[in-house]
Amino acid sequence: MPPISRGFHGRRREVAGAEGRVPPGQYVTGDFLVLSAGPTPHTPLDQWTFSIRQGGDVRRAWSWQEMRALPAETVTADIHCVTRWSKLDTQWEGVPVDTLLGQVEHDARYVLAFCDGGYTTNLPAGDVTGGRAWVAFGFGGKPLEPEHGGPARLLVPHLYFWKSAKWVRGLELRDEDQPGFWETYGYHMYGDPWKEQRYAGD
Ligand SMILES: Nc1nc2c(c(=O)[nH]1)N[C@H]1C(S)=C(S)[C@@H](COP(=O)(O)O)O[C@H]1N2
Ligand SMILES: [Mo]
Repeated sequence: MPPISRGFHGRRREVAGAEGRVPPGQYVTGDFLVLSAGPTPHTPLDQWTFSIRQGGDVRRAWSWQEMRALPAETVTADIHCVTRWSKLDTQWEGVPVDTLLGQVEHDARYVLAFCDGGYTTNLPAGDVTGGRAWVAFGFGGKPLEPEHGGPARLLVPHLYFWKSAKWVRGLELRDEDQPGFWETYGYHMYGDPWKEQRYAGD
């Protein structure tokens, strides 16, 4: 099998150790690009909450202080944007979503992440549990920059990065899979980068 870097040129860098880690149709970049559908919101931390909602009720909510008092993990992950850049070995700090959903008794099959600014994205509940998703507030050993979703964003590295909702403020528990912001515009409901699930029908 030829090295995956063959044929890449320009800023599509060859990266040692990238073999087998870059999904089809992606190139590796060292940059951390900013992709936002709107302006960067700036919610003061004393007004920030993270809530689990269901059917119009708030099932559980954490203040910023309460969130930061929960045990956090350091996560190293490769991230894959649907616009075809991948960034390897990104380092995050965050609270596992398992810890949060573990405090709410439910049998919902889906979640819809909601954010300051109105962005939403949908995920199966099983994809934000099992140690595969975090509410991340640190990046590269520093507080997460506002442009990248600070104070806190969802981190779901095994799906295309649009599922990693910036400025996340909570999860809505749902029985049905309701499309979020980009999904309404034709992006894939699930978004597995290894299956190139970029658009509906992929
Ligand atoms: N709230 C919110 N979250 C978002 C987005 C957005 O526009 N608003 N863009 C998504 C997309 S398409 C991508 S690729 C990543 C980009 O994250 P970054 O700007 O930190 O690179 O955030 C995702 N999360
Ligand atoms: Mo994206």
